[in-house]
Amino acid sequence: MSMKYLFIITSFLIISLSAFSQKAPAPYGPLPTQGQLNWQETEMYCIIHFGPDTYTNKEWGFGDENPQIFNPSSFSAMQIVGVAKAGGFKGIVVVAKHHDGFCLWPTSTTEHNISKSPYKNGAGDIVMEYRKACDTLGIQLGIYCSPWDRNSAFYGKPEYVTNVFRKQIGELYSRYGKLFITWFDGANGGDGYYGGAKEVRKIDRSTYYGWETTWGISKKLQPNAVIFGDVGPGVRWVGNESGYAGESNWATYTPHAPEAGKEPGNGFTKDAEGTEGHRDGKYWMPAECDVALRPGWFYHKDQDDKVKSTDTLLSLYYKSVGRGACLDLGLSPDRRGLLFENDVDTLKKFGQLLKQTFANNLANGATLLASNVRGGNQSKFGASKLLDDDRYSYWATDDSVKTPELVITLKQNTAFNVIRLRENIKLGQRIEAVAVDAFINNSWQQIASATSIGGNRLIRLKHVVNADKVRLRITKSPVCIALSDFGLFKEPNAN
Ligand code: FUL
Repeated sequence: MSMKYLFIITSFLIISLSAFSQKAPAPYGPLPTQGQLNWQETEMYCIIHFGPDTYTNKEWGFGDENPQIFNPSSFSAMQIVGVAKAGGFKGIVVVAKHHDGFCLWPTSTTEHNISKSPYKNGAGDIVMEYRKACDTLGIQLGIYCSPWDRNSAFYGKPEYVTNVFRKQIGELYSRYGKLFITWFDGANGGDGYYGGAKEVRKIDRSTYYGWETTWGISKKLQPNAVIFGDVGPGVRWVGNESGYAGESNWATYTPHAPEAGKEPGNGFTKDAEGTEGHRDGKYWMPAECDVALRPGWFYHKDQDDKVKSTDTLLSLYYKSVGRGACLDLGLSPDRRGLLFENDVDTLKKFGQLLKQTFANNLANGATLLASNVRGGNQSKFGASKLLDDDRYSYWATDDSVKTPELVITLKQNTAFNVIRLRENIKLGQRIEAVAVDAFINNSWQQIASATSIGGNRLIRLKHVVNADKVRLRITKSPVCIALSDFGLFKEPNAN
C-alpha cells in the first residue's frame, strides 16, 4: 500500500472515530418541553391568596360574599412581589379567582368581580398590578383561576364551562402578558351559593370541564406556560399540601386522572404516586410541592404567630427543590393588602440563608478525575462540565459505562454539608442511584447516598464533613450518564 493510501485510510479512521466521540448519548425516556425546562429552573415560586376570604376570615368562601367587603387600604403588588424576590422566589402565581367566584380582574363573564368593589372606585385590577410589579422586578407570572365556582348560578351546567370558565381563562391568558404556569385546582363541586340556589352541586371531575379543550386554551394562548393540575398534564401535584416530595422523586409519571387527588369537603386524599412519580412513567410530568407559609392559604389574624420559621422553610426547600420538584409557597396578604411583618421577616431571612449557602460552589477549582469520558472527548463530555454554570453542558460516559466514578480533589481541605447533583434533563432522567465518599483519615468513607437525581438533587448531610478529596459513584443507571453539575456547599450555621 502506498503512503498516500495509508494516509487516506488513517485520516478516514480518525475522522469517523472523532465523529463517534462527538455523538451525544441517546435520550432516555420521556423528555421535558421548553416550558418544563423553564419551570424546572424556576425552582421556587409563590402562590398568592387574597380576596373576599381575607375579609371574612374564611378559607373557602361560600360564594355569597358582598363585593363591597373587598377594599384593601394599601394593596401593594410591589411589596408582595418584592418580598417574594428577596426570599429567593423567581415567580408568583396569582389566585385571580378562588372557589368563591370573586374575580380580581374586571371580567365580562360575571358581575361578581372587582369592578363592583370600592377598591379604586371599581376601577382596580389586581392581576394587572401584579403583572406590572413582576415586570419591574424581573419575576415570572402565573395564574390560578378556580374551576369550581360557588358563586355562579351556572356551575354544574355545561354553560358554566363554555360561557364562564373558559372565557375567564381566555381573558386571563390573553390580557396579562407572558405566563410561566397556568394553575388548575383540583377542589371541585360541593355546596355553594350558586346564584342563590344554595345547594350541593356535584360534577364528574373527569368529564365536566372537557379538559382537553380547556387545556387547549392555555396551550394556544400561552404556549410556553406549563399547565399544573392534580395529574398534570405539564406539572403534577405532589400529593400533599405539606410541601415535600418523596426521597425518590421521578419526573416521569403516568396519571390515573382524575380520580387521584383532592376531594372537596373531606380533606385531601393523599396521592402517594404523586409524591414519588413513576420510574417508568409515560410522560415527563414533574411534581410541584405546594404549602402555605401560614397554616391557612388566606390571611387570618390569629395565625400571625404561626408563620413558618426560616429553618422550617429551609428544610422544606431540601425536601422539594432538593428532590427535583419545585416549591410553591403560599403567601397571604393581610387586610391592608400587604404581607404582614412576620411573614416579611421570615422570607427575607430565608432568602439570605439560601444566598449565603449557595453563592459559592466549594468544588470550584477542584481537579476532576473521571473513570470514563465518552469517546475520550474531554472538551465535549469531560467532567469539567460539572463545574460550569450551564445546566445542560454535561459529563457523559460511553454507552456501555453506566456506573462510572469521579474523584474530586479539592484545592484545600474543605468543610461542607450540602452536595448538589444535576442531570442534563434534556436527555431524560437517567441516574437511579449514587453514593458519595469522602477521603477521611486516609480511607474512603461513604458519607451519602441518593436516588432519582434528575434536574436537581441536594443532599443535606447531618453534620459538616471536612475533606480534601471526595468521590462520586454512580451506583445505578439503565444507560450511560449525562451529569451536568456537581456542587459542595456549606450552610453558614451548620456544624
Ligand atoms: C386547594 C384549594 O382548595 C385551596 O383553597 C388552595 O387554593 C390550594 C392552593 O389548593 O386545592
